[in-house]
Amino acid sequence: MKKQIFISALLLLLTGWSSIYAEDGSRLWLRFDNVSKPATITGVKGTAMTELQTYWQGSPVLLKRQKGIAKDGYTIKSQDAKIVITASNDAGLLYGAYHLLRLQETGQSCNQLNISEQPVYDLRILNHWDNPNGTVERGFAGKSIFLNPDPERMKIYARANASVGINGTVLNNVNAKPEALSTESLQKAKSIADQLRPYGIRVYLSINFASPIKVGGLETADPLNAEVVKWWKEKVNEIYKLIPDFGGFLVKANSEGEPGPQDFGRTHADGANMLAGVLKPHKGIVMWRAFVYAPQSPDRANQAYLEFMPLDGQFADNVIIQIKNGPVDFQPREPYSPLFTAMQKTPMMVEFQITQEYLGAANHLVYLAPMWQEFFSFVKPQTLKAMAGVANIGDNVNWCGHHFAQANWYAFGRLAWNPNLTSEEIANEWLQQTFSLGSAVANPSLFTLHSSLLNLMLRSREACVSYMMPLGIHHIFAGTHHYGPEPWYAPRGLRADWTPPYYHKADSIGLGFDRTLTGSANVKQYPDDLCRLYNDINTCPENLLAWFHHVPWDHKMKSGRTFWDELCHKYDEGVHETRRFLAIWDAMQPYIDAQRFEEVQRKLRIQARDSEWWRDACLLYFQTFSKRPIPSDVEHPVHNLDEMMRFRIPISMYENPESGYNK
Ligand code: GCV
Repeated sequence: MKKQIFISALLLLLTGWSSIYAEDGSRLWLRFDNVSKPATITGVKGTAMTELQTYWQGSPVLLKRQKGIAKDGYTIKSQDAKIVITASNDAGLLYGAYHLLRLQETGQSCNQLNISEQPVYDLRILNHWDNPNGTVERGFAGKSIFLNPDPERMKIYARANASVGINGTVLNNVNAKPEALSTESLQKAKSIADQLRPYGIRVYLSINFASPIKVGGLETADPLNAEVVKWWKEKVNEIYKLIPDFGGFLVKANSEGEPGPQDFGRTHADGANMLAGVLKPHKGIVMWRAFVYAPQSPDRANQAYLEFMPLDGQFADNVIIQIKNGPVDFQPREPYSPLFTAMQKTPMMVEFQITQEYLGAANHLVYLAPMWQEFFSFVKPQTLKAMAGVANIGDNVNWCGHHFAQANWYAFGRLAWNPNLTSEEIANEWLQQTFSLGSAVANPSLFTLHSSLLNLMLRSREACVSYMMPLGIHHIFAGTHHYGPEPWYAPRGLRADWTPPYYHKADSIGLGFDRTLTGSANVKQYPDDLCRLYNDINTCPENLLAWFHHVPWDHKMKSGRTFWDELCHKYDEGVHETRRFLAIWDAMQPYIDAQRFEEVQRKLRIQARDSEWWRDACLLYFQTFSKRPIPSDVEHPVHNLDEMMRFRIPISMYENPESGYNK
């Protein structure tokens, strides 16, 4: 009997049923309960002190300012009976306070502390693709949180960001509407900035390069025109009057139809430097995106390099070139963008996509830290100035549409602080805090379950690559929504680089894009050793094979299988992984609160069904070119190609996560 009571008590503790909060994910990983008797917190007053007074359950803390510690860095030291957090600025103290709370929530000892931390990047920035009408481009978690900013939600947003070290946020879509700079919008930005400032977060805006025409009524937006420069100066002055610590501008120019300096015969450098000049007296910066590609380009992957390399060294010192991690567009797997190793004289920052535009939206559980770490295995963190992440945040109760998508927001922040953290460390921290498993890991049976959940997260990205586009295949998504497979999508008249056949090039010989020296020569944009490695079909890593080669169907793979057979196995393996994920989650049922358990379970079922959809659609379609049988030891498609080609997924299935595939 006693044992039963103990187990029930443990379960209550673990599942948070005793908590006064609904388990709807709205508290993110910040699940600390208010303390009934605040610990003694002395020293520097501010947000750090308030957070500790509200949530810290341990011994007295002294918050101390001290010069000489790196900006935003901190030390945490046990001294006699108290803990001393030291930093050179308020943000550092706040990050130190959150570090302490993280130790508390993950059940770690807070005795004998001797911690010293400093961020690798000064700028750790979220990019919201939010529109003035409240829609979010590629957002799968409802409307913009900035449409009618609710102060309570803003506070959770600010705390969540600060708890992982995020210190900047771009409030609006890079496809920027000119009205982003209207006086009304700026007033709104000011109000948001005021709410975020106590948490060390600065706001930035995306701008439309044609604003002088569209907002200012000028005849041109030529960056070398004196009237245009004057207009920007006045606009920037207006912004800084409202937001004295405004961060600066993010610019998408001459890309996908957005206006830019090339419309006036000027270069990216001319455009970026003009804006940098007007921001400079205010200490503002320009983040200028390198996401450019032209319809006539024979290889889109070559384009950014071709446009930006000739400008290397020509940018002002408060310009940072913001480059997507891969050369095409946030695919489940891409090689790194060669600009990162080629540009030597220009500050660069990486743009990751936290929102899962190409990774199953808010329906698929895909933990992205391993993908971002893969990038850092090629690009040395110290060669970059900053890190940006396209946010996956909306006004859904659980913020991100999928409870596990919160882990990607969390991981982005942690990696922007320290790109050398492992995916496992980060997932472990997040799981323990989010599902209150802090003390559970000490319990052997729960420890096993926790480990399998952790393992699920770590395998999830590779699983997604397998069931969507293994072996280097890429961009075979449905035309507009990018949710499901449509490798055949090629409406007459649509620009070729917006259709999957441009990328997969399937024919009777094989599959994949020839980017070798005799193909588009994209390999040449990489350093010599990588160029050689990628250029040779026998040395090219198999997970990028069809990225760099048009691979013959009978090409011998390391496994001894032909490329076609390997492709079939990979797709099938992806499907089996999603089923295993479901089984792992099902075993967690006794230990997870009912609401979150059921919501995640429903999504995992969608993911398992979608993975079959991907496998069947892709294998049946590619089979029309390979003319080879699907191997007997691979589960055969449960659908047929006609069915797959006719299938249209209702928008509600991926855009509004509240209405799942099963409903
Ligand atoms: C914001 C891709 C996306 C677009 C996005 C663009 C970009 O093309 O599909 O929605 O636009 O990238 O990053 O600018």
